Amino acid sequence: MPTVDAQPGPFTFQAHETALVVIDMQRDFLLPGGFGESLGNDVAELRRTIAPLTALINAWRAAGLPIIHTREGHLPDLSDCPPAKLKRGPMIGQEGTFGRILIRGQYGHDIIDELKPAEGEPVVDKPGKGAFYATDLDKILDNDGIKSLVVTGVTTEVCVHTTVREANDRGYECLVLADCVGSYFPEFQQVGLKMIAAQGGIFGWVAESPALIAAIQE
Ligand code: C5J
Repeated sequence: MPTVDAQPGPFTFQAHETALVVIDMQRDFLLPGGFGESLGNDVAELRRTIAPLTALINAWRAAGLPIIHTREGHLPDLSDCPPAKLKRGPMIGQEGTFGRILIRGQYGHDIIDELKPAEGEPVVDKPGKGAFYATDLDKILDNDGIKSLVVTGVTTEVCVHTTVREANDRGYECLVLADCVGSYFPEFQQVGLKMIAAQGGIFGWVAESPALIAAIQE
C-alpha cells in the first residue's frame, strides 16, 4: 500500500479507494482584481498553490484515480443563501469584476483556467463552506467505494477545514497537502495545518504533494 511521510505519522492508503478533492479554486477567490482581492486580501497567498496542484492533478489523472472539484456559490435568486450568511457577506450576488459574486453560472464563480476539470470529473456546487453540506458528495464517494480523501484547495481555515471536519466525522481518512492549500492569512495557514494533525491526527494528516506524487508513482 502507498505510504506518505506525514504529520503526525505515516499516511497509508489504498490508491483506488482514495479521491483527490480540489476545493473552490475559483476565479472569485484567486484572480487578481476579483472578489477576494476586493476584500483587501493578497491573492498571491492562494495562487502559490496553483503550480503544485497542477503537478498533483496531472499525476493523479495519469494514475487513473478519481478527482472531485468543488465550487462555493449560490443560485441567481440567492434562495439557497441563508440570510445570516448574506448579512456577513453582503457582496454575495452583487456585480463584481467577473460577474455577480459567488453566483453559479458567472465567470468569477467558475474554476480557474489552469485547473479546469477534465471531462467526467464531478464538480460539486456547494452553498456552504463544507463540501458535504447540501450536496451529493457523500453519495458520489460512497458509489465509488472511496474511504480516504486527499484534500486541497482554498481557503485552508474555511472551506478546506470545514470539509475535512465533515469528512472526518463521516469516517473518511483525510490527508491535507500543505503546499496545495492556501489561506489569505499566513498565520491561519500555519495554525490551520497544525490543528489537523494535532492530538495524534484529530482531523487527519498533513504532508507535502511531492511525497504523495512519489507514492502513487512507485
Ligand atoms: C471562503 C472558501 N473563504 N472557499 N470560502 O469564504 O474558503
